[in-house]
Amino acid sequence: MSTTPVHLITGLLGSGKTTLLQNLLKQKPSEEKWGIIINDFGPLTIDATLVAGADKIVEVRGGCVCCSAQHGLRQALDALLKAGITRILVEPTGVSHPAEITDLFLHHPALELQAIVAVMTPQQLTPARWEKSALMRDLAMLADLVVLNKIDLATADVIQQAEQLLCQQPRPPQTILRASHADCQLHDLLKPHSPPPLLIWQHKPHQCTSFMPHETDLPGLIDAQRSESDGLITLGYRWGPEAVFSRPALRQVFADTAPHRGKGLIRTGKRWQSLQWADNILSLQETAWQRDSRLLVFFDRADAIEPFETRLKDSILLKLAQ
Ligand SMILES: Nc1nc2c(ncn2[C@@H]2O[C@H](COP(=O)(O)OP(=O)(O)OP(=O)(O)O)[C@@H](O)[C@H]2O)c(=O)[nH]1
Ligand SMILES: [Mg+2]
Repeated sequence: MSTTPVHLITGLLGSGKTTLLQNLLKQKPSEEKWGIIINDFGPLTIDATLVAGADKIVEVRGGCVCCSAQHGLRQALDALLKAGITRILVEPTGVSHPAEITDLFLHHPALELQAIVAVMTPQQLTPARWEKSALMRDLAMLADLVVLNKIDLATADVIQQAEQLLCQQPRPPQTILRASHADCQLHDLLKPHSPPPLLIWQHKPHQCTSFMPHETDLPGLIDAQRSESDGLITLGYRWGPEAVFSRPALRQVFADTAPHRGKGLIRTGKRWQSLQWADNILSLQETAWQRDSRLLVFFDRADAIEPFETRLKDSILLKLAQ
């Protein structure tokens, strides 16, 4: 029986997983049919709208593919295999634990797991965060290939320190690739995964709580939902098209309150923008028309939510829908 190669692109929140997918899709050989599985954490579709060029994209929502959305992942894999896809790329959420997903791929008779990729940044790979984050250590231990991304934002010392941390662990990655804007070559990923002889996971796989309604008085909201997992609080907001955001005010909101991570698709004036907040940088890029504005924000402290929402309120105008 022939098998379909599957690539697992792991990494912490905001490290550049979707950027890597976008770059790989530009290199897709014309004779191949690629299927992408994106597991955006939260009730909103964001990453899947940013990925172009795949033959099929399946979005798995309702939690992490490593726990509550495992069934959704199995269904997505089956749908892609039925559709005659010849290569599958999977982006789990930045809070997913990799071991559970790896087991699913290794035991699936129709799949051949390729080199597991962990996209990490030198800014994330500091000794303090390494010590604190069991998820970071597990991602590094399972990865065959670490894409050390965002080196454009790091000094030579910070990059070297990150590489040392990766090499000192019990199972160093076979390859570490320095990258800027995840500018990797497809052939770097075309190797089978080599399972470690024995892995002792330091991390108890989490169970992300399901999203619950979130009380807030932000204007124009369709809904707001909240979930908590591994010390991170995630808020997903959705507004109708009458909500219009001021770009300068939004920049101020994020600069002043600096949440852990944020991403969204929002209406500003007549245009729609893709919003990204990572590494204390806010970027807004024009994007296609959307049905509604969406924002997914991760906080590491509950008391950071109220100041964020208070400022966010001032960035929203309500206009007649156009
Ligand atoms: N300066 C710089 N920015 C980058 C680089 N790679 C990605 N980014 C930006 O970082 C932000 C997050 O990138 P994504 O690719 O969405 O990260 P992700 O890992 O998919 O994020 P989640 O899915 O939310 O975990 C975006 O604004 C990217 O444009 C890089 O090498 N350098
Ligand atoms: Mg992503």
